Amino acid sequence: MEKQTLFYQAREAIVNADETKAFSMIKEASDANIDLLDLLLSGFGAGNQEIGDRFDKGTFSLPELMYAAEVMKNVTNEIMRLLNAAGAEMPSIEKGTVILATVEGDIHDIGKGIVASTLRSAGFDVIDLGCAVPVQTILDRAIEHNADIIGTSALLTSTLGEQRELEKLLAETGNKGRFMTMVGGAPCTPRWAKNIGADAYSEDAVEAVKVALQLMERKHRVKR
Ligand code: B1M
Repeated sequence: MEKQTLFYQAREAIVNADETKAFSMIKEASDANIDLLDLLLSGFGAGNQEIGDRFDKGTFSLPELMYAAEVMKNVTNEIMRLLNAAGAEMPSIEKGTVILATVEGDIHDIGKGIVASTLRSAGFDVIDLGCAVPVQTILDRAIEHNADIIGTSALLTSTLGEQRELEKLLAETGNKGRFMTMVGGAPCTPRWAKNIGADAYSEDAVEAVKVALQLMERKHRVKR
């Protein structure tokens, strides 16, 4: 099957919440040596974008959105499992411990899951706290694991403020310099990151690796 046809069918599999079809697309792409990350972002990702747009226009109900999102999540996990397995023997570039969480009030975790996978593939130890995590829990876990970086994801404009709350809590508890912070998620911008005093912003899961490596470099420079 042509790559573009396969990507189109992957998109349709998400829109139709057809998990069997979606998993057969992964197998087909894998057999044809098509880049699975490309399939995830350009194929399944296009379907994910489409369901969001339809939900936005009111032509997709919330249960439809939830079914489709569940398929997208399972597909993402499967592709990340395959990619991590393939990269398991690769030497790690740089190590650091990253605490990752979607902020309180927010259950969107597909993008954060991808960020967790790309960071792990690059050699970071990632402790993924899941979604809807209160800032105090994020800080407690960061202290417990002696983390280097705290990364938070927010997908709702109404939950974006939690990233600011984390910065406030870090400052109030004297932990501002101890952990580097990275923020991301669709409504998040570089300006927002600067505004709240976060150490870094990253646009997507690929950039997150680059940014995390830069933060580690910065951290080591400060230590010396
Ligand atoms: Co929701 N939702 N949703 N949703 N949902 C959005 C975000 C929305 C834009 C849809 C819309 O209206 N068009 C809208 C938010 C509007 C806003 O506030 N601006 C919305 C809404 C309103 C809601 C509900 C309130 C709906 C309702 O109940 N009425 C509700 C909220 C529930 C809650 O959280 N309390 C809700 C629920 C859901 C589902 C449960 C059905 C499902 C989530 C399932 C899940 O995640 N397990 C869902 C989904 C799937 C979406 C859309 C369609 C897709 C989100 C997604 O997975 N994107 C979304 C519309 C859209 O984006 N088109 C929408 C794909 C993912 C790979 O991208 O998450 O952006 P993204 O992650 C990227 C980057 O942002 C970045 O890297 C990732 C990979 O490259 N990134 C980071 C993310 N985190 C990062 C952290 C980093 C660095 C980079 O460092 C730490």
